[in-house]
Amino acid sequence: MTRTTPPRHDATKQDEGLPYFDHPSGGWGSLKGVAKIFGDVRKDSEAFRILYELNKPKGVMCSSCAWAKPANPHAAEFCENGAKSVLWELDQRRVGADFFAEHTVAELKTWPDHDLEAAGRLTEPMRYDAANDRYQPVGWDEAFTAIGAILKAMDPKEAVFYASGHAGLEASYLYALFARAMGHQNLPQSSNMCHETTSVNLKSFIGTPVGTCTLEDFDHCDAIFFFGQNTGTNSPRFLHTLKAAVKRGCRIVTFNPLRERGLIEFVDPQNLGQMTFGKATRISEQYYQLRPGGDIAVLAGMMKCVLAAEDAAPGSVLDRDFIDTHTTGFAETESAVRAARWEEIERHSGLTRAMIEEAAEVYLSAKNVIGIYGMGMTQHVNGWLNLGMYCNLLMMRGNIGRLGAGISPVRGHSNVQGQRTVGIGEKSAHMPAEKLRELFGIEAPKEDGMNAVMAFEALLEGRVKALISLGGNLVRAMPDRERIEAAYPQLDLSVSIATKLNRSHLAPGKAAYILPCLGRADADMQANGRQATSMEDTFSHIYGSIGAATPPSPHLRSETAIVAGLAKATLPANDRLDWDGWTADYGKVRDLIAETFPDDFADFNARLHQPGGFYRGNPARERTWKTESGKAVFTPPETLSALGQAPEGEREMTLITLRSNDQFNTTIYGYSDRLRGLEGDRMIVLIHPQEMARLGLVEGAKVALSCAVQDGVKRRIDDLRVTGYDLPMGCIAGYYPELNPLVPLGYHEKNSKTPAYKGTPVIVEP
Ligand SMILES: Nc1nc2c(c(=O)[nH]1)N[C@H]1C(S)=C(S)[C@@H](COP(=O)(O)OP(=O)(O)OC[C@H]3O[C@@H](n4cnc5c(=O)[nH]c(N)nc54)[C@H](O)[C@@H]3O)O[C@H]1N2
Ligand SMILES: Nc1nc2c(c(=O)[nH]1)N[C@H]1C(S)=C(S)[C@@H](COP(=O)(O)OP(=O)(O)OC[C@H]3O[C@@H](n4cnc5c(=O)[nH]c(N)nc54)[C@H](O)[C@@H]3O)O[C@H]1N2
Ligand SMILES: [Mo]
Repeated sequence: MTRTTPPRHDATKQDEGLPYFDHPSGGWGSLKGVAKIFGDVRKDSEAFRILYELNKPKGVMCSSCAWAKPANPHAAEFCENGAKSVLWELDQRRVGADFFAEHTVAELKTWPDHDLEAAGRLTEPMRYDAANDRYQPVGWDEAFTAIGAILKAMDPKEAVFYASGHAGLEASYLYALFARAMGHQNLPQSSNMCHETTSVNLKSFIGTPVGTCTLEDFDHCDAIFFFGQNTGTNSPRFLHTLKAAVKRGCRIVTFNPLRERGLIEFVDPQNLGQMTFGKATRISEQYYQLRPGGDIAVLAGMMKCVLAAEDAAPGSVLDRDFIDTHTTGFAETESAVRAARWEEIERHSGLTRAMIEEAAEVYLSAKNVIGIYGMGMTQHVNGWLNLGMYCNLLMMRGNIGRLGAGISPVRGHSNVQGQRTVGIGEKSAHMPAEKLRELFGIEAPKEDGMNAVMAFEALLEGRVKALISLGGNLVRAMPDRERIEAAYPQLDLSVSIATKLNRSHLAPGKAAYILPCLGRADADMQANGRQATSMEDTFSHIYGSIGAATPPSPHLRSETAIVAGLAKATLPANDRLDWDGWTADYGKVRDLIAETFPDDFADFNARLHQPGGFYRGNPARERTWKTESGKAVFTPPETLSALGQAPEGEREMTLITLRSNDQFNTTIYGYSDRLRGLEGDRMIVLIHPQEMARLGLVEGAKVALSCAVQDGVKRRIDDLRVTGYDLPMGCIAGYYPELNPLVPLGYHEKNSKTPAYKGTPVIVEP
């Protein structure tokens, strides 16, 4: 590819005088990151062996992100964060009966999140005893029987079964089956806080709840756009793919309020030459720091440029064939975009028309374009329109359903997508009722259940009596932390299936259990020998994973065994629900998955360890549109801002909540945000130096933030430290989960209820 016009300015360069961090991602820093976590938790030959086998056929599939496991892996097919995640799980420290005897829950509540998990792996089932405010050991059978008795006695609709995107397809399928056999579909999942915007809205635009790309597309694309996805921190192995694409001449353009290092430059830690000479590969050729919530405006501007190019050379720019044959709504969308005014586009995006035109030039120069996105697009009130506009832009030139092109959300948890594929979800459509009848003689509930926001609204109103969590840490991950934490103890039953202790365990219900499970890297021995589990990546490829580490304690059970144990203790006897047989041999569960979802999982067991995974296909990739109209849908922009409430007045600003590269969601490995040059403290507020001066603040000053959404609830955090950072005007940033008490539960994406964690209006008070 060559440039058609010279750049008018260099958007990849930072304005002078702004505090920022100018080292590329990857490189020695990432190796030091791995070395540190080794030192913290474990360094022995077993840990090395597991890392070496990570993401390779018959090895352990990474427990960090959902990036693909390639058919031809690198010698070391893992990144800094994958290593951290796996080593954090292989922790040699232990949390058992002695630990809980020493510490009351009230005392543990004073510990930082990091210290709770750093105490080590949970080793035996525990039950909370309110009389002495401690968790005490309980036998597995006793725990199952007691939990089953409580669940049996309640209206099934008052139970909620949460899943945190991590457990394998086998445990997840049984969990979804258990809920429906019990009589409810209250199956919220971590994706409800994450890519639910994708699941709901992409389905209505192009008929698929997941992305249309596969790894192969990255060998054939001419341009890649990044909207609100932070590759260097959240899916670092993707950087290798990007490096190869750049080498081929692929052009990359990024829109992100922060200058995230991974999307600027990358030193490949597996490339001796790059490591020795510190030579970095430039990733984005253009990088634009738009305002949070400004993506709709940017996309409208780029669409205007495409229309202008078509006006100048009619018949040569738009893919008319595609538009006429495959889509509806183009005419209305075209007129709405033509009507959008550049002044408005500039105001909402914070970018100039010239910048947007320059980005559009890259789009127009490319035959095949991939559109990547992440939480910067989904976690907004108008996230639906972010995705609608992204699809619009791509579809104008037929960039969906063609090799080298497509729309590609980068999913979070390693099996978040797969859990949905095998039935975890609040709707009847997530698990076919006729199959449940045919295979098990079960009548599935007819009404939809609750997703995460609905379940927590119900919890706050006292309508939820039991909450079971298959992984996760909802007290920290959900919005409105304080209200939620206060509501937990009203539950009749809280059960957490977990590897490590976290804050949610410290808000026990009237009956409360922690059921410790094997991690993915642990060897999973059952009656029929060692078991494999399986998961689905962000490109809809499915892989087997075989744990190989010595489990931290002989008392641990697998997630599959725990779900089966709970189900057996709760449900009436049914010959066709073979919980023990399924626990003995997960292959039998995979057969059931294949029978329940034959289009996706035919020959599941035979294909389990296929290198690169097996592809379950995607209709939109084949230009089959499973929408209501049978066509892909253009969406007119009814607004140019993704924000639910734009900041007003002098002290109000839009808050972005961020992840560092030293955390995996609510798991805080350490206090270094190396890729942003921030160290040692997470209770900070990032703000542009000019905004700092305007508000009369100096570096290091203490501020309070309070939420500006008026819904009768006061939300405030004191004692945050201000630090100057290269951000657009009108916004501030800080860390997730520390700032979650500021985000209202009711402030979420319109159609899917994904919390608007990237666009909450807050007031900054000195
Ligand atoms: N190391 C590590 N890896 C992870 C995780 C982790 O916590 N740590 N979490 C995993 C999970 S569950 C998920 S879902 C993914 C999340 O991975 P991402 O989708 O990358 O999510 P975030 O890091 O929350 O935010 C992404 C980017 O959005 C930008 N942004 C904020 N607001 C806007 C906006 O309005 N517009 C645009 N264009 N950009 C915006 C932020 O600056 C940030 O760079 O990562 C997964 N991988
Ligand atoms: N403000 C703000 N809030 C957010 C976000 C944001 O960007 N900003 N992002 C949201 C997103 S994208 C997501 S996905 C959610 C994440 O929300 P969750 O998925 O609920 O949270 P995690 O932090 O991933 O869960 C961590 C816990 O999982 C348990 N665990 C770890 N490994 C295993 C395992 O192998 N098995 C089992 N059973 N348990 C295990 C451990 O006990 C650990 O403490 O948070 C959301 N919250
Ligand atoms: Mo996520």
